[in-house]
Amino acid sequence: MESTMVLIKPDAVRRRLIGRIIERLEARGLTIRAMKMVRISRELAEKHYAEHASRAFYPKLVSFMTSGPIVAMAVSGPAAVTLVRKMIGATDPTESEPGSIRGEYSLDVTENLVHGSDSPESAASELALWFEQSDYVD
Ligand code: D4T
Repeated sequence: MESTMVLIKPDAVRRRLIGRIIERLEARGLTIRAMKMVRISRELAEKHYAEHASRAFYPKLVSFMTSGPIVAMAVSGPAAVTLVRKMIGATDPTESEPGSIRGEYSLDVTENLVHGSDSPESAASELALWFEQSDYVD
């Protein structure tokens, strides 16, 4: 069993898509192990996206991620990292497949509704940033 970090981003919360996104994850058979709704600090947004600190879009990304509440989740299941990334869809809106969350509900590269960890290693470090281990480990 693998765990991954999922964030329902501020645009999805504003657009009242929380329920639809969680419904898809659960319908697929994934388990929500921990969940909280939070308005995050600039510091946490910067740490979460630290790998992109040198990119031109980073300031806009950090402002967006701090623009409203986020729903943070630890999600587990077999190959959860890969499964969730496929369910979310590609970052580039012209590449996100119809049927994926982004492919159904987003046109924008920044306001793209959901984050999912891109590897088991990222999942472990992101989960440690957002949750206590006792929140999501039996
Ligand atoms: P996250 O990390 O949010 O799940 O998104 P992705 O894994 O799909 O995309 P990413 O790591 O390449 O980018 C992180 C984050 O930055 C935003 N972004 C990205 C942006 O605002 N402008 C851009 O040009 C790119 C490439 C979107 C997601």
